[in-house]
Order: sequence, then structure tokens, then C-alpha cells
Amino acid sequence: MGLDVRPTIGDSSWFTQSRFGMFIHWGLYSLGARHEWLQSREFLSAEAYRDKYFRRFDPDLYDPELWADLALEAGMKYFVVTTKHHEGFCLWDSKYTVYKAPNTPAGRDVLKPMVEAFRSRGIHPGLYYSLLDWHHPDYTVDVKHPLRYDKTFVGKDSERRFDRYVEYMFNQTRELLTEFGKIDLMFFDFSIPSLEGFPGKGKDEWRSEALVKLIRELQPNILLNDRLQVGGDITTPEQYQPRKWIEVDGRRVVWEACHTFSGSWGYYRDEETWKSVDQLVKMLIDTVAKGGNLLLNVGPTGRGEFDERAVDRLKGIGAWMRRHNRSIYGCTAAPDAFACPADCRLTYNPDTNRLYLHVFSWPFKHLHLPGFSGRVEYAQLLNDGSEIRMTEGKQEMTMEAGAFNEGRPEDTLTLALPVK
Ligand code: FHN
Repeated sequence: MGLDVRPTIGDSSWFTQSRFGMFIHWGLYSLGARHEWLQSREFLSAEAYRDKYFRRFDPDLYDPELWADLALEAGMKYFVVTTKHHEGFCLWDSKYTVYKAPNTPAGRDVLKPMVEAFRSRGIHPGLYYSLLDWHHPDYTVDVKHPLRYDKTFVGKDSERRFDRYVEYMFNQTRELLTEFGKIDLMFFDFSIPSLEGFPGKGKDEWRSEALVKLIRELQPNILLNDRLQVGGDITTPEQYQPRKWIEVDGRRVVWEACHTFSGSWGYYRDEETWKSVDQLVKMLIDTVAKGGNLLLNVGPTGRGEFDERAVDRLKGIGAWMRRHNRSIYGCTAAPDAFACPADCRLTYNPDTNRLYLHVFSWPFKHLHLPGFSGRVEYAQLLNDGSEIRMTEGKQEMTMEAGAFNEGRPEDTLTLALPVK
């Protein structure tokens, strides 16, 4: 079974060992508290949007040390933060714009202390940068732009110099990769198809090849996602769980699922569809069982805090990870020879030759495992280390589940496989 295929460049081992990371979407949209796309959805011009939120960005309760502690407690090994999202507002003290946190009541660069707080805890730093920019005067209107239906505007794009915007993008990328120490991952987002008569924006418009060349020169070992449309080190489906390990050109690739707690990436006060801890744990297991990473998003509030619902999920996942993380870190899909039983997932650590059977729906008393006969030396529960007794049959192995696990759907068995 081919394990993680090495990316085009850079060393992905820290990434595939980590398996679990924190995504952070934080910006002026956090004040609107109704999705990070509110500027586009409500057709707000750059001026109207800025006048509403810029002077009110005052995250007086912001403490990145607390954020990093919660990521650590949840068992997250890397983080990716939106340095600039589509709204164009920058969290750091960029010399190429005045539309930045130091010029708001925040009065400071809020990115640097965040990178330092996470890095100081051994959490790999990753930076997200939006290719879209609904504030920059040279960013041309496209099918996602807030002004896309503004008759007084559309057609005046000729006054905009998109090449000047791309130069701005290159300059800011250089700032991010030279002023914040070693950055382990860059997440660019996203390329736009031609739609509704508007031209798209892809690798040619972004000058992606030249941008990747610059990035590799500045940070040779950085991992890049695939949204510049020139390949990349990490394939990044969004809010989607594939049926099996993702392949590109017939090769298994390093991939990462990114998901939210509730559907919105930015803080959304009134959203009711929050996933439970149990659902999120199963999502993490399912992702690793398919050879991928999970980047799970938090949308901090306009005052700079993770809200209670987010803290509850992070702590709940952390409680599971404290006993079960060895079935996640450094694990990947199980060898093809092991057929996964119904309502279960299998993860496998090739370094320790341990197979982990994650039982999503625990049967009454016995667990039947066709095809496992003679292939498992010993079985124990991860949460308390207790032995699970097995009986070998010709076609299958039977495990005695016992009363303990009824109602504990997310529990995991460690199956010690014979030393190869
Ligand atoms: O439009 C963004 C969205 O706001 C969010 O940042 C996600 C994260 O992967 N990316 C884009 C949607 O694909």
C-alpha cells in the first residue's frame, strides 16, 4: 500500500504526522457576525463596508496565548490563520496598505503575537492569504465581487490595473514570508471560473508560477496548497469527505479536509447548525482513515475571543484526543488487506505497526471481524488499556465487546499486529 506520496517539494512528514490543525478566520466580518462573505452577499462597496466596520474593530479581549492553549488542548499540531480574507483587511502591519489592524482601534499588528504564541507551543504556523480582494482599487470585478451587479460600476474595469493588484499580492506575500520567521504552510484561496459573463481568475491572472517560485525562494521547505492552480503540495477539498484516499493522476496525494463547526468560517452569532463533539471526532477519524489531515475552523468574535460553543467543541475533542491521539498522529489508511467492518473506521500507524479499529456504532456483546483471523496478536481498548478477548474462527475473529462500551460510540480498539 503506497503511504503518503511525498509532495512536489518540501517535507510533508511534519504535516502527515500532525493530522489535525486549527483554521482561524478572523477579520472585520467577525463584527458583522453573519458569515465572512457578508460584504459580497449584501453588495457592500469597499467604502460602505470599511465605513461600517473598520473604525469598530477593537478586539479588546484578544489574547493569542489563550487561543494557542485551546489549540494545544484540542490536540491540534498546526494552525492556519487568515492574514487577509476576501474583504482585503490585513491583520498585520503591511507597508502596502492602510487597511490593516494597526490603523483600527486594535492599534497593533495582531498577526505577529499570534504566530509567536502558537509557535512557542510547538504548533506549526501556517498563513492563509486570499487571492480575492474586495477592497483593493485595482482588483477587477468578477462574479464574486460585491459590485458585480452594480450597473454604475460594471464596465469601468478599464480604470483598474489588475497587474498592479498582482504586484501588491506579491509584495504582501514577500512580507508574510520574511517578517514572521519560519512559516510551514501557505494556504492561498481561491481561483474563480468564468461565470455569468465575467472572466475568471486563475493561474495566469495570479501569475501563479512566478508566485510559487518566489515562495520557494523565500521559504524552501514550506508546504503549499493547490488553489493557485499549479499543483501544490497539499490537495484541499472543502467541507467534503471523499469516499477514499484522494488520488491525482492515479497517485495517492497528501490531502487535507477543511471544515467548520457550523457552516460559516467567520464568526456567525445566530447560526444553529453546530456539529457535536461526537460528529467532529468521527470526522477527524474518517479523514485520517482516508490518509488525510483535518483542518478544523474557529471563527473568533469581534472582541477577539473564541465563543463558548467553539471552546466546548475544542475541549471535547481534546478530551477524546488525550486518550486516543496515538490512533490519529502519524496514522494513515489501513493496509488494503484489512477490510473495514461496517460502522467502523480503520487507521494504521506504519511506524508502530498498530491497527486502530474505531467503532462508530458499538454492537451488543460481540464484534465480528471477517478476514482478521490469525492476523492480530492482541487487542485492547485505547481509553483504559483493557484487554479485549478474541476468539479465532475460520473466517472471522470475534471480540467480546462487554457492557462497558455500550453507548460509547467513539471508542477505539488498538489491534497489535504481528511484527512483520
Ligand atoms: O470563500 C472562502 C471561504 O470564505 C473560506 O475561506 C474557505 C476556506 O477554505 N475558502 C473559500 C471557499 O472555498
